[in-house]
Amino acid sequence: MQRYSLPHLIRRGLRGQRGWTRAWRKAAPKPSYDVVIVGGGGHGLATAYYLAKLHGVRNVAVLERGWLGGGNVGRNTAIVRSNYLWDASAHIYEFSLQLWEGLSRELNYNVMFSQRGVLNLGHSAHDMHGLARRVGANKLNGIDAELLSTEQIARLVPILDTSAAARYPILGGTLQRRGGVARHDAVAWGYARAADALGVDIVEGCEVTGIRAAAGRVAALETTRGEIRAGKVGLVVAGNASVLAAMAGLRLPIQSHPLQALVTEPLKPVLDPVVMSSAVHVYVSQTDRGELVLGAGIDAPTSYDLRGSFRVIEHTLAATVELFPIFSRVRMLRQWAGTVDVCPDASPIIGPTPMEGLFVNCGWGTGGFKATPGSGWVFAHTLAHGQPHPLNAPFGLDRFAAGALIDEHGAAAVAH
Ligand code: FAD
Ligand code: PYC
Repeated sequence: MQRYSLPHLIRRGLRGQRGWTRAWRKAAPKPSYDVVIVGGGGHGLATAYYLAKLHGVRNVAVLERGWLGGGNVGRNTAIVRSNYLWDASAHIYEFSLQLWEGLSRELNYNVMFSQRGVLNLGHSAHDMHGLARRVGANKLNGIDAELLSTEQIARLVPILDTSAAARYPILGGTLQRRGGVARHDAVAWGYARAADALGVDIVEGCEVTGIRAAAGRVAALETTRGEIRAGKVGLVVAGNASVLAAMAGLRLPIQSHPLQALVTEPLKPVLDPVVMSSAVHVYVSQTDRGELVLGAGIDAPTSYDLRGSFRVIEHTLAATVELFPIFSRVRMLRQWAGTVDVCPDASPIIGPTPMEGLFVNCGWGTGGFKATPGSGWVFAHTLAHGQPHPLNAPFGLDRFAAGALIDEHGAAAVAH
């Protein structure tokens, strides 16, 4: 990887942006690869990077139908935390959080991981019971978690309406101090650059339109840039997982929904931690540029629409003002949606499929950004060995037949 000295960078900066090398090559697809990853989002790129780096599998392509980072990795609200309830989830998300803590150094790329804390609010005795249970479970798994009183929350975030007069009064909450936010695009770009440097072909503008099998195992992909043969294929296409799986004759237990986010005009710094309330259905963080990033629950109808409904926008803004009356006159700048792939238990599917050589990594729903490094790590292991890593073994497709569901609706923190 190229490294530049400071004087060199200053000289280049003053000269303008001539002579910069591309962060990753514009690769054309080869006729055949050992492994093809479908989907150039965060999870697909991280998988390719760890395949090449940790397993020496370098004859790898990442096929992306649009532009790199144009999917959910570039559309999400960038919240990173590991405070999930069940052991299997706690282990994989905590592993991922530990990777986040060293990711900028690992990739030699600043992913701007900012551990400003994630605060989850409780508004009823039922909420508080669930939050206390989760704090206990997190501590047993070595995850930092604190149960806060209303007074502690008022000191931490003075602009929250912590009065008893609020429609849904804040009765307490949980804080994960090691949680926070990262720069989502930088995560895609950093993994892409590092994977490319290890020889991975990143092929943009290449849509997979069919999956061909021979003698029961995956043989090739039909794409808009011709047929590509593959020893193994990993489908990592988030909201489009069921569409791709159907090409192999598989029906996944996944529903795709729009999930919206909104951004305001920039303000002076007023909000330090990320604040989430799954009862009032909103979460808010402030970016380094000062904008507030807001989000809500999913749009209930299944759809691939990238706008979402106005009803959810209205609800999100009403909930924001209810929690933070000080924001009532802030102007909104923009809004968008991404397509999220939701499993019945709000947990992902990472593992083999009934078609030999075909693997899926999907179902991260509203919460996969935080899992990007860990998901890539374990999926690379799964592809390289043909067997799940211990961390993703509980997340196989077989759990839906065995009834071994991992219900994380509470920890998902976004209503589905
Ligand atoms: P993507 O970036 O969507 O990658 C999948 C790629 O597959 C896409 O680029 C797509 O173009 C490509 N593709 C699809 N079909 C094909 C095809 N046929 N051929 C080739 N390529 C194809 N998670 C969190 O942890 N924290 C959050 O704060 C958070 N907030 C969110 C807010 C919003 C508004 C949304 C929409 C999601 C949020 N998420 C969050 C969820 C998170 O974004 C996703 O779970 C995660 O990004 C999905 O993995 P990915 O990055 O690989 O997906
Ligand atoms: O998983 O923390 C999360 C999250 C926040 C917003 C969307 N997903």
